[in-house]
Amino acid sequence: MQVSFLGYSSGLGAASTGCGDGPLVIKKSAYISELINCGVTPVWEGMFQPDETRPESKLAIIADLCHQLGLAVLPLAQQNRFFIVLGGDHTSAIGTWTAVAQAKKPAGPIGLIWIDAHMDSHTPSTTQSGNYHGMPVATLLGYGEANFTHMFYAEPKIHPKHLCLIGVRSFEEGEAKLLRDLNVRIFYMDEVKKRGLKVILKEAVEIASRDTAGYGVSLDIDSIDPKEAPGTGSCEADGLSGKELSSALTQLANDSRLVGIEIVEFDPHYDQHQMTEKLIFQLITAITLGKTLT
Ligand SMILES: [Mn+2]
Repeated sequence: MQVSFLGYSSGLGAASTGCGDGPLVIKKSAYISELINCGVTPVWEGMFQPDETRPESKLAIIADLCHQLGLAVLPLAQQNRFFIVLGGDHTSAIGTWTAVAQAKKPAGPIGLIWIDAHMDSHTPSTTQSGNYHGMPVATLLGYGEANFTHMFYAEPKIHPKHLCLIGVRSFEEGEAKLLRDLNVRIFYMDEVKKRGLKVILKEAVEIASRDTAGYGVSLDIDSIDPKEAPGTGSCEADGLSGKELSSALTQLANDSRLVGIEIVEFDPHYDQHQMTEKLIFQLITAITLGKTLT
């Protein structure tokens, strides 16, 4: 099976910019040949890198890069060709899901499952760090910088009732208030531990697929426990088990409503013994083939 891969090779939206090298490392990884042996052949549709020599603001450069990514995702989503976006910092989500929303607009709204240690729901008025990778969820809901929220078209790209977050364990009040006011379902880490990821992901799919024309998954590597996935810039202890996550994701493998997936914030500079790199390939195999590998 051929699968479209897109690299978002930028860490401009993060405090720690090394994740910009994430997709470059994945593209030349030794695990690519194992993936091909398992039956998945990556077809690279683009590797998007920012031009940091440009005189524009960081905001303008990121918005332009997201737009480029979006233009590449758009035809794939229109033709129902499953894709995998590899980051890069989580601002990629602005380009990816804006394009999917645009592609599916004639058929209906889209749903999104956001797996992350954080809420990524800040706006410029609530953020303390000013980092744009803390804002993509708010952006997709229609809040924040117009450079982001007006991409492709001015309206919000996701309705709060079609969105849910899984694995959250670190957040600030401003972003939590936004999601609370909008009634977004959040499966905090406590609930995941209590009920198990398999059951939670099933409920998440119900939320994201009910009355939608398809849904996506945006997976931040920092959702996983740093003991298993140290290769990311914003580690938070007590995360998801990589094995449980791979196993849970197998239930999405043959779901035709799943438009694509994004795996972001992999920073090879923090990785240890290629643990995180290998885990990313396990996650890809789980979601494309429905198989967990050891
Ligand atoms: Mn994130």
